[in-house]
Amino acid sequence: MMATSRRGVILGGIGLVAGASLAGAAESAGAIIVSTWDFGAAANAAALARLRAGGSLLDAVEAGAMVPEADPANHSVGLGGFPDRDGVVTLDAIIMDDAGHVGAVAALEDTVHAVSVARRVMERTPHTLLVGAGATRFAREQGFPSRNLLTRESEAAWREWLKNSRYKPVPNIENQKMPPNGSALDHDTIGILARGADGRFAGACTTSGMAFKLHGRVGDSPQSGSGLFVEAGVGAATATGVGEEVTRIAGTARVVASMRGGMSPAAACREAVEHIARLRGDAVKDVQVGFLAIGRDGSVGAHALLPGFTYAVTDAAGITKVSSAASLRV
Ligand code: SD4
Repeated sequence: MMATSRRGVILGGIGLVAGASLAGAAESAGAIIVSTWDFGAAANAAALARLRAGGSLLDAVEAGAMVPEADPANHSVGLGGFPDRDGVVTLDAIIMDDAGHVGAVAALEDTVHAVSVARRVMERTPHTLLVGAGATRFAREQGFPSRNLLTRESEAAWREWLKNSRYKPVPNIENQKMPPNGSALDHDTIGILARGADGRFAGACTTSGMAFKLHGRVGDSPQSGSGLFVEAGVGAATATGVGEEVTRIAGTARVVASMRGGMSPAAACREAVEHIARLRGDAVKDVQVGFLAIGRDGSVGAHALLPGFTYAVTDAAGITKVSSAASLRV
């Protein structure tokens, strides 16, 4: 059964960024930026501002992803992210354009802007993914300051969790301000996609992953074709939710492949969700996975396993709309 209700909240025109040049504004005409969850709205605004200031699509998605990374009140991304079960905050991030450039980090520690480290991997190394101690050392070498990401609030939530040490993903936790007391939080991520007026694409995805995960666990977010995939002339897709279910099917590669075959973004996202449900049956009964995609023509679609997945769409005029994705289950 499908729930197709849309929340359709217009957050209002973000308007022209003060000081943005007319040239910058013209470059962003026709651009569209989308991102996961309610907090995507603020990220989209930062991304559009960067485009209007003359930045590239990569600059835009990086600027957008940096917003929740720096927000200690967002317990899913960057600073203030919930730690793993050892009390260590570890971050996964990826950035990608449609010309084959991609960089990612996984299990990065002590660094607020994982997406920017991912970009350095892309631009300054011959590699696509650095992990763990190697990623953290690379961040230091690149001049990213060392910062303890565990805030007092996140540490308190972890200590509360330790009392039961029960891991049970809570669907749609991304849109909650604070965790239900003592419950195990699972995931929070921002995936952000941009389509330029010229029809080119870029995307980024950054997360602290599942809260209270095993140390060393890597989710879908930093893996090309799982948390993010971008292809010239076809479109871009990102994923959120329980990463294992996305990685299992190379979820965003699948969504983009479906769009390459002619499906709309909405149909492609739905097909991937249906595939997970078919494949996993009862194992994903209470599990949330959501896909969000932009097509070649700028059309946007999303689909989730469970209700509650929201996404933000910002057009070139700066109008942002937050919608609820359709879901397989009601
Ligand atoms: C993960 N997919 O690490 C990420 C978490 C997430 O919304 O998307 N949260 O599994």
